[in-house]
Amino acid sequence: MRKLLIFSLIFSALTVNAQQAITNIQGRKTQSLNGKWKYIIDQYGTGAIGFSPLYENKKPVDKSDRVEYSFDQAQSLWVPGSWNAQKDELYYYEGSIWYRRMFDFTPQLKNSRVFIYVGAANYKTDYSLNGKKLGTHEGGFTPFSFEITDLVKEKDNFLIMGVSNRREADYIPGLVTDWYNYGGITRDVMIVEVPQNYIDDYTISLRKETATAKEKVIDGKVALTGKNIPSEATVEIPELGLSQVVKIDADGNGTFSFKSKNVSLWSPENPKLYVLNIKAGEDQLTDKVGFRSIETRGKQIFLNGSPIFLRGVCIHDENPLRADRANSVDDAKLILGWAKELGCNFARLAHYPHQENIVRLADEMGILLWEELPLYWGINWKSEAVLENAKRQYSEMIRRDKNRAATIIWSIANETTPGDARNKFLGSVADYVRSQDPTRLLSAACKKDLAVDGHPDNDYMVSDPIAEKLDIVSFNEYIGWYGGAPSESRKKNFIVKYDKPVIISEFGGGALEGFHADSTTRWSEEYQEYMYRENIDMFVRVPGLSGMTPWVLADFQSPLRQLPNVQDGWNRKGLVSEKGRKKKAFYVLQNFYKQKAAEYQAPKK
Ligand code: GCB
Repeated sequence: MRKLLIFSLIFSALTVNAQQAITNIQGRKTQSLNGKWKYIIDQYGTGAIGFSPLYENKKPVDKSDRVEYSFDQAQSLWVPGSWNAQKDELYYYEGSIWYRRMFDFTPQLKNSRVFIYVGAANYKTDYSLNGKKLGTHEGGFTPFSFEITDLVKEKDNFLIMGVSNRREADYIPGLVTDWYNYGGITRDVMIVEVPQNYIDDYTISLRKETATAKEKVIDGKVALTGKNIPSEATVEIPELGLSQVVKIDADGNGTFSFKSKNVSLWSPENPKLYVLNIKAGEDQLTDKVGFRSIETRGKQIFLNGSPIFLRGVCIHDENPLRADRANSVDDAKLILGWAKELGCNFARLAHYPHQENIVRLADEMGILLWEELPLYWGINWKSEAVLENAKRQYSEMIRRDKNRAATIIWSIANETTPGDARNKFLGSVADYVRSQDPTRLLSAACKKDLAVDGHPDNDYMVSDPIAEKLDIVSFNEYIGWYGGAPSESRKKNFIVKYDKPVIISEFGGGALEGFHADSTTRWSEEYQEYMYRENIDMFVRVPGLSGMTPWVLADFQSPLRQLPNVQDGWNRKGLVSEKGRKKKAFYVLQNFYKQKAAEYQAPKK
């Protein structure tokens, strides 16, 4: 027994982290594995080792055989979906659950390579096929893949995934967050087939210097992988009449550039997407991409060469009506529909990578996006392993979303306190993200300080040293909710140390939808409404104000929020309730955004 345990421990230490997800999953031939999966609770987290290695899917060979579990007789959970939302007894569960999915497989392509694609599983996943352990993935919000070509059979395959949503100090996020720790396989799972040599990755974007020129330049890269990589790939944008044969080097990489006088630039007013085809050997992929530029000059943000004000709102990746993680196009439509009604041209996808459906829908609807990783509150800044984990999760998010015109900002952190270890860690993340994607802007939701050195008492200073490395200075500010009355806002001024544009990345306060009182009564819609008015009046005085994303679009579940009859497990700072009803403050923001939209002309095409 001890020997077995030691062997298992060595074995599990040898398993590698999952590989990067197959790119553009929506453009691939896939077979869905969504649906009912059998599950076994593994509260002590021993399913990969010890006397019940659940990934083996054992069954007694005869009547005297001892096997102390059975997937066959177990209950089912629906994938995608958190376990918390599906079973009352799992609502508060934090630990491991082992999922099993049986499937038959008929290849659709000749001589293909076969992968499993997982949209996301929170937080750590051990995966195996037909009893063979294949690896582990860490990170609850980014996709991953693993190859099963040599293991998959025509009949009776068993895919087993042990998912743990245990919280640990060395994870990203750390131990405490103000959102619900939904566990399980929260996004789609699919089988993907690709040819032996296939398109592993590609990047395409408008060269920003040409945004205002008659003739635009579109630059791109293609990366192929396999044992016999073709020496050429073809890239086409049929609607623009563009086609190019790209030379591929021995490592599988090639670059291309197109010139065109006919490009209609992507913007919130004109979310124009073009079909993109890439072919290489037996592989071919189709995507829909938009072309736009984004840059800053002094204290302003420019989209396609014109100044823009980002009329935004913060969003959690949750459908409040179902009280679960969002995981479908319908969920994305509900959420972005509210944002559009509010008058938004921008949304902050807080505080972790959201489902890909919402990013793609934003591309179609013309909503600009800020995306971020859960480098939030208590992160272990001193650990090299945590830094590596952050970079890996970042690379997974960038790989998935880098061809979306909607995404304009990568944010590297939320409300973290400056200090040597933190500054070094985030500095390294900022350099890394920029090296992976030099075309987008960097920001972080920082905190303000009281201004000292001769400034009046009512002045605040935004001087977080990490902002040196960022393009946009953003900060969260809750005057009127966490400090002072809403009317305090009138006295406050902000001094921003940097000559950069500013986004107010959060402000807001709670209201119980349907509770009406005067504007000094906490939790009333009137309090929240008044606070929005006062806060907006204060923030328009911030030098360089280029956008805002109030906290938050809709009420969301959080274990930190337990005030009976008011919160009942929900953070009530939503402008829309968990029933989908709008609160009074919704209309204050909507009016402000109407004014802002009128002030700023539509960016030039
Ligand atoms: C914050 C956090 C956000 C919280 C919010 C609140 O500063 O960034 O995650 O939910 O405040 O409601 O207090």
